[in-house]
Amino acid sequence: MQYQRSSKLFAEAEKVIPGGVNSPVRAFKGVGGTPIFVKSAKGAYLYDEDGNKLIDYINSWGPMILGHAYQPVIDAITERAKLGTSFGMPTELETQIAQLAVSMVPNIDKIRFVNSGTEACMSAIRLARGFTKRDKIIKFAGCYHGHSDSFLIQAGSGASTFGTPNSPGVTQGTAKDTLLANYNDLESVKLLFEANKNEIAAIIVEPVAGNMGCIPPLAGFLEGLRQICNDNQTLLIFDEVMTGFRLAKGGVQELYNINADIICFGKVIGGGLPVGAFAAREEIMNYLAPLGPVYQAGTLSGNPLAMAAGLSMLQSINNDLELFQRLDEKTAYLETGIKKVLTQNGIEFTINRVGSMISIHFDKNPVIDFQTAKKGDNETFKKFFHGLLNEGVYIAPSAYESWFITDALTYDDLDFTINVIEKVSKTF
Ligand code: HOZ
Repeated sequence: MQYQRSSKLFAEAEKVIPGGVNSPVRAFKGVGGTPIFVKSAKGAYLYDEDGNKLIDYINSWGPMILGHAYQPVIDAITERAKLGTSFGMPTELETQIAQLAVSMVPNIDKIRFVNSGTEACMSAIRLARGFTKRDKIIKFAGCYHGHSDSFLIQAGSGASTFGTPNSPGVTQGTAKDTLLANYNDLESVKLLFEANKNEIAAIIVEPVAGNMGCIPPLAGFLEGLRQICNDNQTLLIFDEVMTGFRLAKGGVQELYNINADIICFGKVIGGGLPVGAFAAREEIMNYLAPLGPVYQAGTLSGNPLAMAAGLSMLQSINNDLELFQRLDEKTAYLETGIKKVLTQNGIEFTINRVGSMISIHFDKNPVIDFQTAKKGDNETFKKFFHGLLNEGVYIAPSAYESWFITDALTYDDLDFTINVIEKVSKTF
């Protein structure tokens, strides 16, 4: 495939945008080469500026669970835009999407809408700190909760791709209140509680990790966190920015039957527009301004276009009783096919999958945390990425990202992808 126009557009972008991109992982630094510039997308496919068609396994990093340019969402945005695009005043739409979200997700009474997953997680820990009157939080190495200061400590996603899991610019004062534990390791959490008695406001966790590749929680891990939080009057925050409305209607709380205290959302909840949200039971949410003392605000929060897109997306998901089963079956089919061809070609690998989140790690040992995720062979990943791209299959340009499967994929698309992987893996 030719990518001349994309390369030219990237060179122009680099002159006026740092690194040519508005979010670092897109720059292809983790895999080399220059990023693909998208012209349009429909269903499971991207169409780039050079006229190439690509099967998309990123789907805007998660939101396009029903496919690109999904007609009900496009119609909702179009109709709503005719009525005005931003008021900074309440609209009925905000209540409608809040009612629907609260009815779909277990264990929440109220939800507040913001503009991104970063904002949701940032606001959630402020709320947790205000509610508990404690300062410290625990996060897990390799988990990524957006780019606000408290979280850029051993962070996954782009921070790991670029080898800067601890970002300059985060002050020591902020960093000292973020305690670091190991994913799937309850002992590391217990030690932090022993050393910081009555000081920990919250544990924040990706209940299925997606920013060091996909890493499922080991049996008992989430239950153990719940118990530790109960024992210490600490709040458990599930960052469901990736998993919310993707792994089940009610997200990981429903999938594993565990209640968190605060849930953060992004991606699917916005139907492809910039939306984040955080939710909890009433007692906690009433701590937010204007009812309570914890301040949080935003001119574009609850924006009518974003709410219309999100509402339409959640309605479609809520009304489709077989969606999550179909997604699981399609992703399992892909997993089985990939395992078969990589094994035949003598490649050492591990595949992790939960529902429609999946990732391939080029290491034969189990990948259960940040340490084991870092052992993957990045040179093989680079060959894999470019081999697939050359054949019209687009995966995340970093070994630290999950793939997000869309319902728009057909079994022909999956067979095509498996055949491409067979061909490409012969050349390693
Ligand atoms: N932080 C996102 C992946 N975990 C990347 C977002 C983007 O580059 O658009």
